[in-house]
Amino acid sequence: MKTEILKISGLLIGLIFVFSLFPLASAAVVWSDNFDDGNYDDWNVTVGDWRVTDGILETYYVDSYETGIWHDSSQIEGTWSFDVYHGSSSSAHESVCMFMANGTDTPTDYYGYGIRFSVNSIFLVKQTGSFLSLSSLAFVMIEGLVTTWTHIDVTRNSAGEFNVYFNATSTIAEPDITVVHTEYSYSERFVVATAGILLKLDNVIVDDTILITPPTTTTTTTTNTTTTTTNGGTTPLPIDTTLLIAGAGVVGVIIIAVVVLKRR
Ligand SMILES: [Ca+2]
Ligand SMILES: [Ca+2]
Repeated sequence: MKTEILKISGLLIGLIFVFSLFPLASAAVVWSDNFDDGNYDDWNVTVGDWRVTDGILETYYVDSYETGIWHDSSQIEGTWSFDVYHGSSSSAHESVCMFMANGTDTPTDYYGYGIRFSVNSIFLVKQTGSFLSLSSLAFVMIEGLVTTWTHIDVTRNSAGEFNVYFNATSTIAEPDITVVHTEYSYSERFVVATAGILLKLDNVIVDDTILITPPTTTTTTTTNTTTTTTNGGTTPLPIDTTLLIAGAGVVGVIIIAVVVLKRR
């Protein structure tokens, strides 16, 4: 009986240890949607026609030139990642993904920050109300934006520094846009809006951690005054650390269980 109590107590302590670590793993992603369940149940349409086809959210034309849709999102620091596809070569198309947006009494008007796409440019914008009231904070010209998928990563830290990456494949990618802007530090929604173009959206992930760290450039001066520049920024994704810790927890349980069993 005493052995059984010891055994159960040992396992319980081990399990408590492991489960105390898992909030670290699950707290990172605040919300996400890859539409692979075939619906957009957590989204709210403000204008136009939307549907999910083959695990992708897309607009389709019925009679509305404009489309708009939003998801609850209050994150103001961390990483916003998503894939967008623009399916038209119209020279007048506009679309915007507002990753930090505050609603107004007018359903299509927002205040906040977003990524705006035109035919050959991607902008980090500040929106002040109307869809047409966009101020460019920075932009880059980009080739082949239409009829191809573009992966966007936006990071924002507590000082209001935005880093925007297009088609980044590495955790130490050079940001395409770096801007510090602190006018808005509040968010209610993640909004996608278009005018005159068919848009597809997939793999939206909002994480409370900055997952992409720009390379840090350090200058080292040696005794003969030669200056060398090295790239750092090898910080691994937090999930790696968390998994290691969780793994250590599992090992802890096994060790405790072995010790308990040996004491029988
Ligand atoms: Ca869904
Ligand atoms: Ca998908």
